[in-house]
Amino acid sequence: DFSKGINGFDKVILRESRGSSAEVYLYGGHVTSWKNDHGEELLFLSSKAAFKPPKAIRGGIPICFPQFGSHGTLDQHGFARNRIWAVENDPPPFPTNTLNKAFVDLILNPSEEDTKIWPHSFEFRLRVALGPGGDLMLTSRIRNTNSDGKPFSFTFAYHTYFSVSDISEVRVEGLETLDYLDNLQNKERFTEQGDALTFESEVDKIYLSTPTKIAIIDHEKKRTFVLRKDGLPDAVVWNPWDKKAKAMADFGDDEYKHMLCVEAAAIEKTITLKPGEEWKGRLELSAVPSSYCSGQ
Ligand code: TA6
Repeated sequence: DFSKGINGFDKVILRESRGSSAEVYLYGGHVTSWKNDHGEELLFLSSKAAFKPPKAIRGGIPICFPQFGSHGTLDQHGFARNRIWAVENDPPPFPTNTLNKAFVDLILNPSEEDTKIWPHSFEFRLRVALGPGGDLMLTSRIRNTNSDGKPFSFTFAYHTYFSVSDISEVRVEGLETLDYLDNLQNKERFTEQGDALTFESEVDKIYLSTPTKIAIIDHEKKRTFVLRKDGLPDAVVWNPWDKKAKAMADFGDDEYKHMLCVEAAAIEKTITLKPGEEWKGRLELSAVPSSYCSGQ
């Protein structure tokens, strides 16, 4: 359904037959909520998130495009998360043909402003869908629609904030022994140790050539998030911890204890599209009882 969210921002609510739900704001094409069929919130959204352009919403699943990170002329993580997206085939004021579906198709086309800072034309289609078991699926299709024959290159991430009961009781499986660039050490390259990741201080690492499946285990809740990805070879793991948390106006001082970002991304190798070519990047999230998943 369509409704007015925080600060009157338009949002789409997706419902699935067994009761799971998701919410996506047209601002940023930004998923801000994903609930299981018990109504439990699975994504972290800061209580201090500012729903005010040009600030991106703090939490949920920010879309980082056409750039991950902060280098060159673009804002940190690009501009897709700071723009108002449109509902495909549903120009406002939202008619009803998207109601009661478990998916919505959003579309972002560059504005004049955007083309000034990133001189390319593209079509970015984002499908947000709830699967029958309550899985959350995001599919991005980005097409180069340049009429001047020019290719363009970009980097990308689904900057997912998972809600966890206690960061010191969380393990991540699937990234052990991989190489990573450490954002806290001038992006120098290191190799991860041999067992599951645990967390006791700030972490900001870009893992390279990662598997299609990563598990985030919340010990206290006996819940495992399974992150599956396609077209996204890298994975960023981020927790600001206490000092950085205090320095962020749109993030509560203690909130670092209840979140972990594990971000399906394409960073190390930029993606290049010739005019007419399309790139597809898929993310599928599920939340299962840990007894089922640990070690698999
Ligand atoms: O994904 C990790 C990261 O690049 C961190 O370096 C930190 O900056 C985080 O993203 C949040 O960035 P944001 O621009 O959303 O505040």
